[in-house]
Amino acid sequence: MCEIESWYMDDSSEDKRLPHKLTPNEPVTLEELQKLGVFHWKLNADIYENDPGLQRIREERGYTYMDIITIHPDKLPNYEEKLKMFYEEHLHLDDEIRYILEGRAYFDVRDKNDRWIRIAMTKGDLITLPAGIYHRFTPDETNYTKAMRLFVGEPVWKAYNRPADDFEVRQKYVHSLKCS
Ligand code: KMT
Ligand code: NI
Repeated sequence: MCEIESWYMDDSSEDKRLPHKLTPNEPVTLEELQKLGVFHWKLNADIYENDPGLQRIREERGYTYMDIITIHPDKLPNYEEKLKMFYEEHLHLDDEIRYILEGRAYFDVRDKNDRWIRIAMTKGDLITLPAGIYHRFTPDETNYTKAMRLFVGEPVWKAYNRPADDFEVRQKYVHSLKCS
C-alpha cells in the first residue's frame, strides 16, 4: 500500500507522458530501488506546511533548503524548454530530493544494467535520487505536478547530461552499486 509503483519501461518512442509499461508488466520493488540508492517515504501532503514527519526527515538528513515548483504550462515559465531539459538523461553532483504535494509525475532512473525504470510519483511521495545516478523527469498525461524541492544547504540545480561517466560522483556511484 505504501509502495510507489515502478516498472521497467518499454523502448517505444511514443509520448513520454504515457506509462510505457512492458507487456506483460515487469514491476520493480522498493528493495530493488533501494539497491540503486533510491529511497522513498510516503507522507501526508495535506499537512506539508506543518508536518512533524516531514520535519523529522528534514532534520535527520539535513535538508535545510526547500522551495516549491509547480510544473504546469500556465505556472512554469519556459515550460516546454524546461520539460525538454528535465527529460534529457542527466546526473547531479548532489542528491535530488522531491516531494509531490499535488498531481503526479514520473521519475525514470537507470538500473545496474542500464535499463530504464519508471517511478510513478503521486501526492505524498517523497523520493531521493542519489548523486551520480542517471535519471530524467516527465509529467504524466495529467500535465500537473506541484513538488517540494529539498536540498542539503544552498541548492545547486546544475544537471550534467549523459555522458558524464568520468565524473568523480559518477564513479563513486557506480562503485557503490558493486557493494550493494
Ligand atoms: C531534475 O533535475 O530532474 C528535476 O529537477 C526534475 C523536475 S522537479 C520535480
Ligand atoms: Ni535531475
